[in-house]
Amino acid sequence: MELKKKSLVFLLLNVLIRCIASQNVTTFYWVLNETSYTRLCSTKDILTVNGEFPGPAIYRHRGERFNVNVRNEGKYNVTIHWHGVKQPRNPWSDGPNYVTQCPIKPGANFTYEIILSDEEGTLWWHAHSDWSRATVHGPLIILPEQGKGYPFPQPQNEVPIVLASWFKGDVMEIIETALQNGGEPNQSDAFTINGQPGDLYDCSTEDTDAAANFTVRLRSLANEDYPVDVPQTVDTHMYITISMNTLPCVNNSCDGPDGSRLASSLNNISFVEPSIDVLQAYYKGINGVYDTDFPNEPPYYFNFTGDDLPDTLLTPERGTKVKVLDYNSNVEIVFQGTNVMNAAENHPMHLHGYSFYVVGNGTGNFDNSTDPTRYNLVDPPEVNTVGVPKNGWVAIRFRADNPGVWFMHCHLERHASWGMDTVLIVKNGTTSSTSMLEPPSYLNPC
Ligand SMILES: [Cu+2]
Repeated sequence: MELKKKSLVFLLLNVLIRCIASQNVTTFYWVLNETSYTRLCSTKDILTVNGEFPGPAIYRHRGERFNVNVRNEGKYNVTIHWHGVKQPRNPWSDGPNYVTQCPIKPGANFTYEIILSDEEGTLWWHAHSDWSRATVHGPLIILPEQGKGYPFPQPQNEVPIVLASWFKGDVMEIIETALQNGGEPNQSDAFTINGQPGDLYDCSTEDTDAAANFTVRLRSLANEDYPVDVPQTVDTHMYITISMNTLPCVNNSCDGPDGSRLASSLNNISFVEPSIDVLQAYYKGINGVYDTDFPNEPPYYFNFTGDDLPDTLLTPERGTKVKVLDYNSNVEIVFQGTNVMNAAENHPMHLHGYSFYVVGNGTGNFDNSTDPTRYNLVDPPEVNTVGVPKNGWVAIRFRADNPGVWFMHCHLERHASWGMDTVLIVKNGTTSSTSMLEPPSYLNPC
């Protein structure tokens, strides 16, 4: 009886503490629903946040916490990701479906707890389930700490500009059909600026070279207020090839080349979404959901960026393979673009839970004896996404100081859907303050 009383008091105390803690935290209430929009002379229902396309802008200050309660009144499963927010020790609210959470089903809801740390500037949030990101996204603007200024003259005015694509068809149907038939999904019909169609032109005219030439010239401020902390030594080296592939299809009846099914891979592993999320399986020690043998290097070495590579390189292995990293280890990843299928292009690789330093890049195949001597370990740019140059490579470094389960993938939606993804599991440190937070009280079932 006494014990029961004690545990009841403890429970009440716990609830009280949580209530007090949550009183200071702003909660946004978002309803996801299908709303009718007219663009390019045709009207259709699109999934929106509170009826808005693009979605609402969130303004916060550096270091704040906030909650977003997402109620799904749409017809598809959905999750939301806070792109570029590190979420220290808190993978539970990171968003990618089947990686850190089961999706929010129609009629269900989930409260994301967003923990800002040293992020400052304009990030964004977007859906992270199938292709709902096409219409469910918006800016996340992180102002300097209260009372502090920018590292540049205060602008007179600031206007968020959201660039996106408009599909005349239903985006979820487009990807579903493409994945079923194994072919290319329909291209978008227009680019949009703050939700309105801009110029109409073919996506293949995107000038990624100009973008790459611009971004390689970026540097960190590397001053007292904005210090850099680039790992000077490396504990774990990874060399990851990025390829377009094909998978065999029964009776060669798919829409890919020669009746195959289009696929893509990292180190020849085409990622397969598990049936429950990796985080839950990791936390609860559930076996059989993922394997920990994502390789540190590609299985075969060949002239990755050569023309007309042999067909034997076309077929990847399929699996839910993750890479496990020790807490606080220094990690270097060299992403190597390949020309398998003569399908080289610029892949924007995005890592959740971290920002990382881009210490080097180049064209052709990475040379591990000469290229590292030209790394910038003084003031490299710090980003959460990096474009791997077409038929080139890029080297990144970070300290694995954020324990959790973190998705790493190409940010081109169709490549991610085809398997150009993997997961980094960063182990807990030795203390509770260097370990993952406890899960929130409610987790959506798969
Ligand atoms: Cu890609």
